[in-house]
Amino acid sequence: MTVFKHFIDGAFIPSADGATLAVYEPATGQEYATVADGGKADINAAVAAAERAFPAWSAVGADARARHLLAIAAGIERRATEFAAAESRDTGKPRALAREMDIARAVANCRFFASAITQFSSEAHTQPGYLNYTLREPHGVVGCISPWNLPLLLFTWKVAPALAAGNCVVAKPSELTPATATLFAEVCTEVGLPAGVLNIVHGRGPGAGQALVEHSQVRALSFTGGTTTGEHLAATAAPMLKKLSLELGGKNPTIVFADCDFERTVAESVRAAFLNQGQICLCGSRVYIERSIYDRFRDAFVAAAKALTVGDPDEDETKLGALASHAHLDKVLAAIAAARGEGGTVLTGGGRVQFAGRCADGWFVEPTVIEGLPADCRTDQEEIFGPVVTLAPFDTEAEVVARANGTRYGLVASVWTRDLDRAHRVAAALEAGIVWINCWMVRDLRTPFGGVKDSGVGREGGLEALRFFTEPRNVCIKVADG
Ligand code: TXE
Repeated sequence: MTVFKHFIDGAFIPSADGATLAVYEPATGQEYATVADGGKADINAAVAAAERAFPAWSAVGADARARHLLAIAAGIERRATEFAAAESRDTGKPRALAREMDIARAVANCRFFASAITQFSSEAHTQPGYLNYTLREPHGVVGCISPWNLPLLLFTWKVAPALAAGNCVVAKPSELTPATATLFAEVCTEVGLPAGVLNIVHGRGPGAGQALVEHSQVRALSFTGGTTTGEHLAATAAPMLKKLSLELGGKNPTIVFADCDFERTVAESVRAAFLNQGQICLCGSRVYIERSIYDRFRDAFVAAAKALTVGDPDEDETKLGALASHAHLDKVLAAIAAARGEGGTVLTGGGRVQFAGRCADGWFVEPTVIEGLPADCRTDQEEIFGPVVTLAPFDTEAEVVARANGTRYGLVASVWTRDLDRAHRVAAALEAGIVWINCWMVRDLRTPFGGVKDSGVGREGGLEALRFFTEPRNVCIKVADG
């Protein structure tokens, strides 16, 4: 059986106390590996290694760090098939999706920040008799905590800018999906990343995760995960005055006006609802449709959802794979039951999918479309994070904006209309960190990424990430008259 170990000071090692956890393949429901279950001693060792590596890594210069990241990107690309298979096995997502989205983006993240750091600059300000300039220096040791839905994509989205900026990293991937972070560590070894620059401690949130957050030498923490975990993390880190970036949950609206490009909007709003089994914080899980096209749009949406093939992630035709864990399967099924209890009508889906053969015990849920819920329903308030979407009609622009904004979350929104004035107006009125007009999940890595309200604190992406992972220090010089 495969064993995933910590990567500390350049070596693959078990937990100090020997603890391990089982790792399951969601498509089969079977244990296929074990992972080291880290704790305080492992975090302490990883932080100590990072501290030792920091002086040399921060001094080596942006060009050299960029070259390391480019070599890592090439190393992942060389082993892309292996990475995609590992990501698919660990998460339950279709292998083709893992290859096209997760692994391709992980490569792009490393390349992007390799390039971005060479373009990163700071400000200078002059006033009569004085010159101010700003130094942008790495923090030292930083922590990166990532979730299970897009394991390598989100791991590299944090680790690449942190390393590019000259920090040394202790990363804690999700205990559910340790595989690709471990392969990433192998690539780091292959390309000669100095020992201690990147350390990976596996294990549970309350164990390894909590120890990382509490460690006094970890000056900044970048976290992506659930809002409740984010709140807990902030409560621990705030009294220690750590710098925090939190990318949390979403309950994102898709707003469809009658003048939209009908076919494209149906196709893209279905994709937005169900990509990665609905387990992306950017998924559009509440679709509001202008009443004049409601019936036609609903029927087309349901037909497209029914046409999505749920199946073995290894098969090429599979569009939806399994959910990430048994606990998550139970959570999603309970949310569907709750929606029924609130008066919702399930138009398609609504249950677990059972297969014969290899995937007989897999954690599959049908793409589920629900309508007829009251405006103040819990189903439209709480993140389900599965293949479950609600449809509702609206009459006016003001009404739909109010409904779209009526949750604690504010991550993203998508708006479908050909009316340019309305597109700008609605985009400005929506409480969301990102608004997509006539598209969804188009990611230019230079743009600021993050949410408002309970969807998070801070921004990632582009120079925002490099700013987060550096400390600005101002130097003021008296320039004497000649
Ligand atoms: O994630 P957690 P969970 C949402 C989604 C999901 C819900 C719960 O709605 O159903 O969150 O998911 C680590 N100190 N999202 O509970 O716990 C944990 O080990 C330090 C949205 O599985 O947030 C993992 O590495 N770390 C989301 C990481 O936090 C801790 C992606 C994320 O896990 C910790 C995933 C602690 N005390 C879930 N407790 C998104 N925004 O994309 C846990 N962790």
